[in-house]
Amino acid sequence: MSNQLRIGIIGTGVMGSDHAHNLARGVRGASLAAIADAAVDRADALAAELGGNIATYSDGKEMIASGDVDAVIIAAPDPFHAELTGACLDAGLPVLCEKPLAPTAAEAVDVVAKQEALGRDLLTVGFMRRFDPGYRALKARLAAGADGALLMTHSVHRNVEAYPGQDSSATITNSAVHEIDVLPWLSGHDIIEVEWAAGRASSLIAERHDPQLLLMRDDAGVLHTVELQVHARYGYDVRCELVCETASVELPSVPALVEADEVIVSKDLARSAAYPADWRPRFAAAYRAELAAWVEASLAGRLPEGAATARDALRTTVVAETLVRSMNAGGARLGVPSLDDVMSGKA
Ligand code: ISE
Repeated sequence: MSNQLRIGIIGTGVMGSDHAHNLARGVRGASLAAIADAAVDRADALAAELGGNIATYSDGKEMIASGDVDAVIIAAPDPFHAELTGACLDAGLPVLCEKPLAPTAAEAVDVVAKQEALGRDLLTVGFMRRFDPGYRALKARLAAGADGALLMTHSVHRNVEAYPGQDSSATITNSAVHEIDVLPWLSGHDIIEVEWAAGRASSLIAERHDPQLLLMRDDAGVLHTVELQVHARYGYDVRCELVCETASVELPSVPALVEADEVIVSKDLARSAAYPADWRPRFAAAYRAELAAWVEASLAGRLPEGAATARDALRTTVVAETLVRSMNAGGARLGVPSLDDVMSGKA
């Protein structure tokens, strides 16, 4: 591989175009060489908007096989992730697959098996919160140990508006997967037991139960609560509190900090706070850092340090799937199968 990585992006939705714009703004060692989307007019429009020499394809697999690209970002809809990732592995190309690796464990297992049979690591999964300065500061603080043991965590994850046409399980497999990934990454402990709960549902969204409450216990006994509200209307709001023996440690709770030119005004007995409309401004620094780390690592023939690997992503999908089973069983408390059992087909 040369010292310039020619990147192809599959999917021109919210994340595909966000990655494309980030590449077009400049990432050291990388150029955007191709864009694929089944709606090729959208790929053409994005390529024209960004300018330069960008090939377009209506078929992601054709782009993977074209020889035009050295590495691929997959930002197609979730059900296509596993198949397209498998095609990149078959072609020997480094791949950054947007989360989740797959909505179901069965699909994810096949990709992990393929990755492990290859003998070299090519797959990174885009759980970008691992690159967020706030979550990194939480992890560093926890590792320093000055606050005593971690006892509980409380997370909140709210979106302004639900994606249309998805059901309650997508709240878990598409949204909660971020917490399911990042909480074990923070604590260093696997989630071994889960329970789903819900109370009164919003009348503003018919197709899924909103909000939902997820309870997860890890192998150190730490209990994690995660509240998901995907149709919260007021703003994109992500919170995380670590309850330790001698301190509570939180992400900055006011996301106005995400835009450098925003301020919070306390005046006339009131306090203003601006919320982002979605995750792109909130996690802009994380997406840029993730992309830069992935490009640098791919050029060096390795995986980016600290990013989610194939096994990490499989574990997340297995926990998410167990939560969906709990939901379908009316909130049963369920053990999470081990990865070995999942990989060997025993679970
Ligand atoms: C979306 O797909 C994302 O990945 C966002 O980061 C997350 O906050 C949102 O809930 C998902 O729907």
